[in-house]
Amino acid sequence: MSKVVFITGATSGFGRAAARRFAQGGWSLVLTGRRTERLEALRDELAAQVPVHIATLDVRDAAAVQAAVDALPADFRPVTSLINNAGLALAPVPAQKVALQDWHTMIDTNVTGLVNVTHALLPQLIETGAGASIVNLGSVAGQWPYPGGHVYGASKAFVQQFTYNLRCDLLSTGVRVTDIAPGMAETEFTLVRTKGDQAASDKLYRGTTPLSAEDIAEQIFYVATLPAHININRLEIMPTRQAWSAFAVDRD
Ligand code: NDP
Ligand code: 8X3
Repeated sequence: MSKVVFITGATSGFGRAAARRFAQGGWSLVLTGRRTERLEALRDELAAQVPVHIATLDVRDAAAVQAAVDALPADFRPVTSLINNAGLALAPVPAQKVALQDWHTMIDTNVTGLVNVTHALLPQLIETGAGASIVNLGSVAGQWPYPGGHVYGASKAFVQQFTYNLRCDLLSTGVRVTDIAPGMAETEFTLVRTKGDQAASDKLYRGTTPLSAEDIAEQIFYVATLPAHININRLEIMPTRQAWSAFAVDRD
């Protein structure tokens, strides 16, 4: 029987690239996101290769998440791997200048959304047992602070600790859990973070070599297809041309 991957945020960036990578590997795909037309386009692209089920889904809506999981066709259950990828950063400005709603949107998506989907799929993942996996998209921002990171980084720190705590509770189930923590990767991420400022997005990636969506998709696929007895707890990945910087000091 074909393995089934359930991907959140499959309409762009890492999620879309992961859909293509798992299709190459012969997995059945459950593709979700809010933009239906993009899901339909991806289904049309990949349906000749593998079975594809799409569901328009806002991960912030717990009832809608549960309904989408309950409505999975028989051929797409139990799910083998959950890729908790939907997420976003907003407001790359100092905390004291951020609109409260932007903080709520990040928490609702990156934290509440991620736990909504995890909770709904845990029974199926446990049913799958050995070889099942949850791959959570964290970030270097979850471990390393930087100006303008405020709630985004904090939400990704949640992702890391939730990953580790899930490992403890799922120990005897065979279900693996991984936090993949990428650094700078060129997707629509910065366009979203700047609320549509294409010039700012282009500027961030210009003159360097960021990670690509395909680079991260390859790591997601790698983690999910390791032998069943291997669990990668956390995988932090930066472009070679990115590193940490010195502490900032306030001076008179
Ligand atoms: P993109 O903006 O390209 O993709 C984000 C995806 O998340 C989209 O498919 C979007 O779909 C989906 N999404 C956002 N909000 C919701 C929601 N409420 N419900 C359902 N889906 C949602 O960004 P990336 O591919 O770069 O980001 C993917 C993940 O990787 C995120 O969690 C991000 O924080 C993380 N990450 C990104 C890095 C980067 O530098 N790019 C580095 C480290 C981590 P739609 O709008 O159709 O709903
Ligand atoms: C996104 C990567 O460096 O903007 O998670 O925090 S970074």
